[in-house]
Amino acid sequence: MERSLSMELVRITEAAAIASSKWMGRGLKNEADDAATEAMRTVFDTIPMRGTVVIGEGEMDEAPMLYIGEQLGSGDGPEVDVAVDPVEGTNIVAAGGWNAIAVLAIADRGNLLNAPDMYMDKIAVGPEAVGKIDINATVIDNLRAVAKAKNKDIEDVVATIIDRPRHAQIIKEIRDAGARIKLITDGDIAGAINTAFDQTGVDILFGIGGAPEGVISAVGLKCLGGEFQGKLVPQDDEERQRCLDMGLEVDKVLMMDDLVKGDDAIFAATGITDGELLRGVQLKGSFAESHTLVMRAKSGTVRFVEGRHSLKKKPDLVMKD
Ligand code: VTB
Repeated sequence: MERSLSMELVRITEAAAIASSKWMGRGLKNEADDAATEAMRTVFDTIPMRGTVVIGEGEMDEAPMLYIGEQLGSGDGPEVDVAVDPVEGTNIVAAGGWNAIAVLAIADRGNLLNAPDMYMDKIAVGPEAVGKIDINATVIDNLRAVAKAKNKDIEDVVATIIDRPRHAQIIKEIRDAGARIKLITDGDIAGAINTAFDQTGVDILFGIGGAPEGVISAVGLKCLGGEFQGKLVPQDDEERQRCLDMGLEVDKVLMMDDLVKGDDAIFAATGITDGELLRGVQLKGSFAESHTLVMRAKSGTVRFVEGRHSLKKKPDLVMKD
């Protein structure tokens, strides 16, 4: 993959975030998602790559663009797998809440797991706790392992988890263990990435979210030298069959290398609304400000990019020439 693709990807998530931010707090999650998807799709056409969407907005018959199998890019350049989530946290944008991001990941062709659209149980940590967690171990054992790896007491450990009834038991176990919790309304990609950054105050992510987002989270943590493990959680026989058709045993622990193969991948995320790690888009009349995290697994480079975009010169967020 070309190193320069990193900066190109920033342009894509910036455009998606700015487009979506115009819908912040307006209670219209589909409009927020459509605006980001369209902006993302438009900028993709200008990028020198031959991309195939492996994680996108849905199957070809359900999504008008960024559907699974769609070819992206200007038609020359490296062949890559593309995973997109134009708005990770549509409810967050609709409510003007925390931590909505426009996010995408790419890897060499064939290297991203084509995760089915179903639930995945997840656990994620930053670099200090690599090799110490196990999704099949108890919650308290994982919390103890993270506390030890980070040289702190279990009371100082902060777990993050999406606030859902299905997580009542895990939340109880975390509390019984004496650890603290940051409940999030949505957006477990940001939750997973946050575990690798000290300033977020989050040490470990637990809980069930979407499998496609698990693959994107795994790319992010691979770039950061952290760890992500997932297990598909089919909800019915049809989903169970889909796992088998993909050659995935349902109880198999998907390690980071199963989710994203090889040592190279690029991850980019731009804040739509404010979060612990990324500021949201600021609309200032004639210009917009953006805040983006972009990183590459092969080099381990992590960059934060602040953008200032002229809405006069680039009203559609993309220069056509
Ligand atoms: C959401 C969303 C997550 O999974 O929770 C979703 O916020 C699935 O959970 O970020 P629900 O069906 O309970 O809403 C994610 O999209 C991704 O993992």
